[in-house]
Amino acid sequence: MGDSLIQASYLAAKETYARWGVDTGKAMDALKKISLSIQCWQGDDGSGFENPTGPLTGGIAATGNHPGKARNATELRSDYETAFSLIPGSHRVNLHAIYAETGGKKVERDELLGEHFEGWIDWAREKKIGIDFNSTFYSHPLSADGFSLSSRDEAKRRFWVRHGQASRRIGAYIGEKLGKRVVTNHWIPDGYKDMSANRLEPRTILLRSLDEMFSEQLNPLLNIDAVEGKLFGLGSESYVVGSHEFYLGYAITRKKMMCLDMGHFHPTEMVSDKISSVMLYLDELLLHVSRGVRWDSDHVVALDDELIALTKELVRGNFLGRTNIGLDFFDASINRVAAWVIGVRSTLKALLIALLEPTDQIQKAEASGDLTGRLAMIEDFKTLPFGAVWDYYCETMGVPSGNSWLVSARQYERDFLLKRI
Ligand code: RNT
Ligand code: ZN
Repeated sequence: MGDSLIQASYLAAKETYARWGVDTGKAMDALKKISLSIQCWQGDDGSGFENPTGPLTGGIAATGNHPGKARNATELRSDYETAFSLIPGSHRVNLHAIYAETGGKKVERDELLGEHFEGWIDWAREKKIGIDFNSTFYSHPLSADGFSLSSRDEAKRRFWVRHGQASRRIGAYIGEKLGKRVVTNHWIPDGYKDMSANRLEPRTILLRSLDEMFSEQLNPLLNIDAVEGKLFGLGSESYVVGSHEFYLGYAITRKKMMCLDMGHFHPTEMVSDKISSVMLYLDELLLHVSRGVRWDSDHVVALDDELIALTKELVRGNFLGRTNIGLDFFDASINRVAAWVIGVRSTLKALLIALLEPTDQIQKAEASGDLTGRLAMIEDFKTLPFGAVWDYYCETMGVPSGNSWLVSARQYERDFLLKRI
């Protein structure tokens, strides 16, 4: 608690919020309990360890060639540790199946086992953090034609069903080893670049494949599954098999978790508005907090209007306890560790802003028909001094406040990242 300016600013902010009936201490306590799932693929541009120099396929792309990308699990974990040291709170690691450590042996994706993630599990146990998991249906010869679970080729389809089954078991294995539930998310790249002549058949196949994939009952306290839809991808501009409607129907009828990615809708369509509908029908939600710029570009998350609208929705609707918040961005054009730190800190700031909102009063105004008061309060609350609370929070959590984390990120870059050639 070294910085007296931070102290003084915090005390003034605390008083300001108290006048609105908001307890800053309570807000910080609530923030402390939120554990974000931090995506491993920001650290290495989504390459994974299976074929690290191969192209990223499946309609997603990391652009940029900033030096220092992690080349193996040891480097990726070291980068994670640096990022974690600059982020307040205790967060989770989000892995993809292609981040298995197979000791140089080729293991096909349908043969992956929990033991191939032992390195991650040991590390997570030591750091006391949780892990989440993802099946990987892209960057593979058997989905090079743009189809995996919805393939009309039965051998390929079966391969991918087995991969999904293997991924779920890995999730449960990790969950058991760590004593912390794993959320295993499934996203497939399937679709067509150009006009499709049969939009129904691939969806019918996907439905069957998913049912096969999920037929094995796993302990929901160890592994729970989510499905992620999408509007379009690079090379699947005209038709995506796993669309939002497809998966919403699937999640509701099969009781799966729905994953909403902020980059997966029309640019004017907001995920923040979808949450309250989805929550009426599903127990839990998975979010992929991302930032699309003109397309599903997966830019580093920034503290923008939509991010704040999203976190406010979670707080206003009392959905935090039923929401799993994952991040999904990968920028290869800047320091990758700094990208993590910026994106995660922005997400936490947005959560803090939401937790500090005098929501009761706005909701009361709305319920009583005082729409003038509602708008006035929404606008006035935007300039409440949340930054002073954020800095104080960072200090009490033992991580740099303000912009001072950047010094450490740059030092790490000089000492380690730039030496990776
Ligand atoms: C792709 C999806 C998916 C991936 C990750 C790597 O559009 O958003 O979540 O980004 O699985
Ligand atoms: Zn996503």
